[in-house]
Amino acid sequence: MTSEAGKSKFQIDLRRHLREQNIVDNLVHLICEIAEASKYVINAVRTGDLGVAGTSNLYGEEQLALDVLSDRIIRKRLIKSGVVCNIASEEMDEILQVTSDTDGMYSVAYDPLDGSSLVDVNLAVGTIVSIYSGSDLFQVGRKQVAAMYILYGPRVSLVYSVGNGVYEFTMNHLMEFTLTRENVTMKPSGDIYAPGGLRNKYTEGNEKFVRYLEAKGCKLRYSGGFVPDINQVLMKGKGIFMYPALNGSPNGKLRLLFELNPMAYLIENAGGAATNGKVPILDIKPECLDQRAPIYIGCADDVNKAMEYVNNE
Ligand code: FDP
Repeated sequence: MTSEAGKSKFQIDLRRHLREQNIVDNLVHLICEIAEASKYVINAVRTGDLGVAGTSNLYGEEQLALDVLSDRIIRKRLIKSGVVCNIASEEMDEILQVTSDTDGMYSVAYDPLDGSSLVDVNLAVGTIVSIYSGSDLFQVGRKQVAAMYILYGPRVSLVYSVGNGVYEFTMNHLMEFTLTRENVTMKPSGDIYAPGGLRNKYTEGNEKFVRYLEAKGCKLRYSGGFVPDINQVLMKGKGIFMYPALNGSPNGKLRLLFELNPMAYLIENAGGAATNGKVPILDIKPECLDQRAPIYIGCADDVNKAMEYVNNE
């Protein structure tokens, strides 16, 4: 199998690929169920009303905002999967217990439609998913047994890892996910930077780090959507995304359970790094569902450089 899209004679679909990776049946089933759910999410994103909650459709029924609808689509699928015991969603205030039976079961934290404010200007958005074995969702991110995202862009792609390489699948004309890249790998350093947050709220160390990147000739490539911005860094294998501590927001904006842990798991599995400026994201013990942290994520050398700057301000 070549790693270049479109060059293989036979398409390998997601389920077949997962089976060939010797992943346990329940996890294969879970990943495939999430992939199925994403087909309904992309359908809603492409054809649904644009996020205006409280308005009604042709039949006088209330329309749901796309993030709420996406949440329901995924949650329903997880509940019906038969292999999930606990669910946490960025859209829910509390953990939902599906069953107290934890044997061979998984717990899932997900952000159903990250970047939903970008849908009405037709920019790319995505679903982010973090999977743990058993019922505990407050484990360090390093304990994830799988992480994945689905990117809804001009094409729909699904990127996952179970700790054994990072793989990309792309949705074909039959809405099947077929393998397009295997063993995605990050270079040690890169020339792309995606800086989140208002720059006039950056601390001195962060401002100096950005100036260092600019002096190095890095290109600014920031869409404002976490999934496409991370996907760019990961698939190009180079660059850094940051959403740092800001003056007035010492923990930045992005959430550990729903956004940072799954992305850190994928980037680390591709040979990159992710830190909050002091410790690896994957070593932070979560204390609450909506815990936030600053993040520097991407090529290992660039992430280390960021740490030097923010720790010497
Ligand atoms: P959004 O608020 O549009 O849903 O976590 C959500 C997120 O987007 C990320 O996708 C994105 O990286 C970040 O917030 C951008 O936030 P700001 O534009 O508020 O800086």
